[in-house]
Amino acid sequence: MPDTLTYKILHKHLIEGTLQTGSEIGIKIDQTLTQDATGTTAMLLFESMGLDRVRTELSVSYVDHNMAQFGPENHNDHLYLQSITQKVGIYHSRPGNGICHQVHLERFAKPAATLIGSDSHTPTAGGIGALAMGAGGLDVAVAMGGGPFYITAPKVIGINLTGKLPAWVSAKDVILKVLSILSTRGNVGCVAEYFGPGLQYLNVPARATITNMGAELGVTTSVFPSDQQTKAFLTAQGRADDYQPLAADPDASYDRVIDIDLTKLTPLAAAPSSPDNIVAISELADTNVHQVLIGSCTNSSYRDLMTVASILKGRTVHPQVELGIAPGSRQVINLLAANGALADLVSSGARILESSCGPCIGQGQSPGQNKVSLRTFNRNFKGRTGTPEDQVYLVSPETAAAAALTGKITDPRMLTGILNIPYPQIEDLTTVPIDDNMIQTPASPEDAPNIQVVRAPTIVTPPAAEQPPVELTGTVLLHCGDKITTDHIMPAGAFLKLRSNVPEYAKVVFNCFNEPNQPTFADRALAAKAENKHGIIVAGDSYGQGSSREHAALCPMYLGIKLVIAKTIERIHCANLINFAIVPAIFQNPADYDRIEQNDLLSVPNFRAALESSDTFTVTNKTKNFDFTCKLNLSPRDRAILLAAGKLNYTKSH
Ligand code: MIC
Ligand code: SF4
Repeated sequence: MPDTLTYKILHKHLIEGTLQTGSEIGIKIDQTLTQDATGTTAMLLFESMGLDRVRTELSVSYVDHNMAQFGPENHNDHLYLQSITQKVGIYHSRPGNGICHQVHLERFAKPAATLIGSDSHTPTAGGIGALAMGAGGLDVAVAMGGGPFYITAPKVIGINLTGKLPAWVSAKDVILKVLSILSTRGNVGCVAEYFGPGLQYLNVPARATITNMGAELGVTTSVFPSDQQTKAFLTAQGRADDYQPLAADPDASYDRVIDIDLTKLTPLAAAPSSPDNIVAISELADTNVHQVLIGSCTNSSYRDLMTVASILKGRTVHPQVELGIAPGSRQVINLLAANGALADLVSSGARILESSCGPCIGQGQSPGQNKVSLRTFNRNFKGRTGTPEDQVYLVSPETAAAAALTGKITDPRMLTGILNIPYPQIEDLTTVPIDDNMIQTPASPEDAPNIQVVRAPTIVTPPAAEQPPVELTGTVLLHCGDKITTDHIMPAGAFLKLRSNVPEYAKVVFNCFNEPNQPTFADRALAAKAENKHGIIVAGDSYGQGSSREHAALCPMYLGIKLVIAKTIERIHCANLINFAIVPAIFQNPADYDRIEQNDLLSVPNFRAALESSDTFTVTNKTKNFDFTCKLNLSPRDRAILLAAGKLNYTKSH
């Protein structure tokens, strides 16, 4: 049977199950990546599994998120990661070396390989033809130990690209177009696979921008074929040996095909405050802009920053605008420094930020209240910047640079007319100077026992999960709406440094819903727990969108949450809930959602029995005196994990 590219890679990595759309499969993972904000927990969990060495072909740890170092926590985490990785056989990219996805693309990602990462933008490596997926830290820890990774054999959405992008329109506009078609909801269990004659004009960094922000679709991953563009990129990185051609069979059939004529695309933006709130730049023209930020794992490649530097060269940033630029990797900064583009950026008034996630995860550069911020990033969830009243538009580097000069949202195609700026055609480099001196090689198995792991007191072993109760009696601690992201559940920004201390971090669960001078969500949860009541969360559609942070399950677990009932739950978050023994349930009749309120007392007499063998269970709302039904979309393995009190216990016993 003719295969899609996705299924070709899956076939080669299948360990358990049958490759039939919708059924659970276990696949072999070749590579893993972790970053510091999720990686510290992932490493602690790996240690709890009692293994002394990773069993993947390659595992890499990156430090790129927690870089601000207010207080000792971040540095303590860095030192722990540097030492534990050396001991257990993991390469370690030190702070300053760049953003995990950009560096992984440059130095490690390979066509046809499987990769999982404890970060939702791991699909960036799909730009090079890897099947790369985001996962919770515990799933990554299990894969590092050689265990399979479980997914639903996906539906494949084919995205047929024809034509060639016009001047001033770039990869970001392609993925924004895809988001306008598919939105951020309803794509769970799908892979977006790109094909068509338009591919030949998209280089690997452009493809990686598209697969990176594919995470916002909620798909399992996005993937491009491996072709002459891939070969050229790998050759420039001194990795020609990693190249292999890879494409879908010519007559492969897709579950759905979307046609996009690149020639017809125009500059787009994701308006506040969702990545799928897509508007044409021309419709936003003349909106005042106060901040422009360029970088993140979406748009910080050599090509992107060279484009920006060429636009800004010899000009000055508009007096009303603050411009910040965070190059994606040390390789990119070095290239810009060597060819003079860095000086052009500095001379224009750009503030050069270090090569890290920085403002993308609310580590600085919070905008003023209601001030428009244009960012080349991938997420504009409300408040993610650190300013609750933020107004973030996600745009291409071309559009960002245009606004930096004019102080208004400006269609970059106008730049030639109004400022006499020709479209910068950036040629791909055929070779780049390679310098991996900031990537620490792990100690040999012989030397590993001598490595001392540095463990500061701010690093606290994550609490253990408990078995689901036989009978559940619990309080609805929160009744929240649609599209609740993991940023709502577990804020990052100023609280990011608490990642390696669950009891402390748990204090800010659902912080955005806390009212001044009222008990917080955590206070209410702990009070219910003290009265022997279980905690329940009720939510609308797409609960747990966004990041892979397992703290969005781990911290609620610590607060006594046993059950989430939602209209739908996103893939990575759903797996994280199961991993920490919180039961993810779905309303059989979505209208029941409206009949429940915060503080209602719910009861499920045969809770544990349902987990053992039933696809549904009945909940009694004791406060409002009615019954409703919930569905359990669980595989046999999911059930076993829940009943074993979470994945760590399950894995230890297997
Ligand atoms: C994000 O973009 O939200 C993050 C920060 O990279 C997260 C990971 C985390 O919360 O540490 C992600 O996307 O998975
Ligand atoms: Fe870092 Fe932002 Fe990319 Fe997440 S989305 S990995 S915070 S740059």
